[in-house]
Amino acid sequence: MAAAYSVHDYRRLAKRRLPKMVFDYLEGGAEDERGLTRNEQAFDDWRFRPRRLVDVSERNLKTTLWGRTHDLPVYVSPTGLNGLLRPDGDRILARAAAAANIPFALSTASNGSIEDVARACDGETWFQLYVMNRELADMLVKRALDADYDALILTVDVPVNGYRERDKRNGFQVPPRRDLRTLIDGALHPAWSLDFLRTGVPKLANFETMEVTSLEAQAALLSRKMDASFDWDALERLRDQWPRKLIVKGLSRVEDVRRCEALGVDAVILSNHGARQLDAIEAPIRGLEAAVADASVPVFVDSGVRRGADVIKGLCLGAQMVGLGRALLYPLAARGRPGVDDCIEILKAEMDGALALLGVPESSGLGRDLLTD
Ligand code: FMN
Repeated sequence: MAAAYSVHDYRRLAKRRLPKMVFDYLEGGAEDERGLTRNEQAFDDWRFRPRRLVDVSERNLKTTLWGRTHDLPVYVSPTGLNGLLRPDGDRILARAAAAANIPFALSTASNGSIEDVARACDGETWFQLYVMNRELADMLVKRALDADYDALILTVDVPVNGYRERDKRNGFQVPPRRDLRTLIDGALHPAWSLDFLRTGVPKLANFETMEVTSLEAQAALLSRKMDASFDWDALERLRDQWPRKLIVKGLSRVEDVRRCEALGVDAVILSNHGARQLDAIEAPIRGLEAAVADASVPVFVDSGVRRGADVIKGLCLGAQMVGLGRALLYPLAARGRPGVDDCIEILKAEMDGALALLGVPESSGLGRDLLTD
């Protein structure tokens, strides 16, 4: 078994194991995919200026959010179709997150249902909401409430689907097309194909049991046909509907962060959806400092995190937590649960090493002075 020492190693292993069509779904961005490179580059553009001669023999990466302490300042970002990367992908990620004592976010487009995933893990769980239509959204919100999710994430950067050319070229769909190209792609990746044959096509589990509009909803979700009329008034209604923590994901602008705060939103996520929506979009890490200044709620950031040092840079710029998307999907696809556990350990070791090398024993002591651009 090939050794993996980094997220990048897991990416290579995932690429080897997954059919091209599935890897492209995981990896792909919108249009020319410049945003993908820009997201990673934006982390790279910040460089450290360490403090020296500090006692760093004991280090602490824990963070407390809403009265609960998490072992690391990261959470698992919501991602759809995890079951296509690895059978039972959602539960694997949720359990790995619980074991690492970090929050896990379940996507609306999950292959494990809201209820199953909640039952499967005893960690902090967040449910991510896509609004295809209001009636359906009400039902999902009620189910997440009944299943005791700690927070609801409303994703606001998908009024329409991003133009992902890889998926279009590949004719990507679920269930996959039964054509020669798909068959050859599957035959060239036998380990994945055997899993797929054994467990069958992963279902959009949240819609399996819904009688109303179930088929329509599944079709809408797969083609990401959202309710593009969802606006600030709708957010206000959602705030009234959801009594627990409400997080808004996909913001880029300081004014939008402030408006969320004014509406009683509990946290915001600066994100460009891993460059899967708009290609020519600013990397969220670049807007972080301005968003955090005077913020009255925790600000999280994602998009392009591939190293523990990226997480540390996010914290230096004021993020309370940093979201891991592809960084954990690669090990999920490559090795399942052992891969995810290992990759979390790798990222933890990288974060811990960065604290030591920066001369900062407590992650709460990270600050803007440690970075230069
Ligand atoms: N964000 C959502 O809010 N809901 C989703 O269902 C969702 N599905 C995703 C599926 C894939 C394969 C990927 C890569 C991302 C998805 N995202 C989704 C965006 C992630 O939550 C996160 O914002 C993004 O992955 C961060 O970028 P990075 O993976 O480059 O770090």
